[in-house]
Amino acid sequence: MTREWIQVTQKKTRYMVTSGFLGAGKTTAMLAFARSIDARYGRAAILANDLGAGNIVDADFTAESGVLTTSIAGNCICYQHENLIDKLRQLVSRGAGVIFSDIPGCGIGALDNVYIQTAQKEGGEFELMPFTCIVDPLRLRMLMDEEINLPAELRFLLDAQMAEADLIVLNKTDTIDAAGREKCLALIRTLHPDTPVMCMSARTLEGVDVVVDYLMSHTSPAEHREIGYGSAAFMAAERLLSWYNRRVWLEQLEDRELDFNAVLGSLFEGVRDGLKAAGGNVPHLKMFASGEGGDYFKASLIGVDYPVEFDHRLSRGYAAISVIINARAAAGADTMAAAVDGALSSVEAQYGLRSRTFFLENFGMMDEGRGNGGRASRY
Ligand SMILES: Nc1nc2c(ncn2[C@@H]2O[C@H](COP(=O)(O)OP(=O)(O)OP(=O)(O)O)[C@@H](O)[C@H]2O)c(=O)[nH]1
Ligand SMILES: [Mg+2]
Repeated sequence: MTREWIQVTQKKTRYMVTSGFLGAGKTTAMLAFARSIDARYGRAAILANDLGAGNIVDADFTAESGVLTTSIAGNCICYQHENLIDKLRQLVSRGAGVIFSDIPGCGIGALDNVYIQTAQKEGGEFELMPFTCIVDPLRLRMLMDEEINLPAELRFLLDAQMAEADLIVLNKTDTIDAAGREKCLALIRTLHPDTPVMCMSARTLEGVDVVVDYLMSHTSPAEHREIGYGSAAFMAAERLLSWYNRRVWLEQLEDRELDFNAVLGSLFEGVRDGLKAAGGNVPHLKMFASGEGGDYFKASLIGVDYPVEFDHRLSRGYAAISVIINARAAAGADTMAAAVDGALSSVEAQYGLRSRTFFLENFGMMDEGRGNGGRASRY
């Protein structure tokens, strides 16, 4: 299929929700999908969504990518239909023909709250692509009864995310061998025998074009599925998660240029140590820092037992830098905050830094009164 084909036959904007577990690779996958579409079909865009009010790593990271992007902060797109549609239309007016968005938090509920509502209320303005769940092989081990140091309650979310999807994409295939891939596929097919499954690596891009061709040639039936949204099991999982977003300015006291890749690496290790000592875990801890002229740092930790993944390193030293720290933790909000505070103090002492915090929010997923329904991010 070519760009011409799209121009001739595509009348509606195609829109897709990308779901999946914390750290499964939703943002990386959306970037890979968008680039594949930009290269082979037409203009794609990403709408990054998060529960926090601001200072979201994924929003800054996607904005840095060169792909057309915008964001909705403050709450899940499930609870702000009009705002979502406004944002989609804004992207269309900027040239987008295909739009991807993710859902934050527990990662379920968008089939009813986004797809079915959009189909019912928007008069067919958008063509809904297959509702796609991104799955990390590492997390699937939870459903193989292997111990991966996350609370058992979170298994419900992983399975419900797959149950809600029209398409399941086993991501990170670069991290497993052929036998591991077959084991994962066999499990997914046993649990969800009627759902198509595809494989790819959003990092190496293996399989991405094939998934994109599927997404561009199929649509979602947008029909309700019973997945236990709002059930006791859902609440039990949600209760265990907390969110932490902070923007901090790190300044070397003698104005000496530092390798902030090393500084932020130490910060990750300090948080890991603090959480381990407190018996908590963090399904996704991410940090982003912008340097000059497009230079940036981005890294992720998808659990205290794994190495830090440095997705992008700064190319030079700086005497000061502004860092965004986001954590989606399987720990109490206070425990998570204490781990970051402790790690920051250690890093300040180790590198001769002073830190100033310009933004901080920290809440349990079940905490009342934390959001404004996304109103502030409407335009
Ligand atoms: N090896 C490998 N790593 C990947 C792949 N896709 C994503 N990652 C890495 O996994 C980590 C998490 O990826 P994200 O795309 O941020 O995951 P996410 O699902 O958007 O995370 P949240 O939005 O926090 O839930 C990052 O370090 C990515 O670089 C992949 O295909 N292979
Ligand atoms: Mg993301």
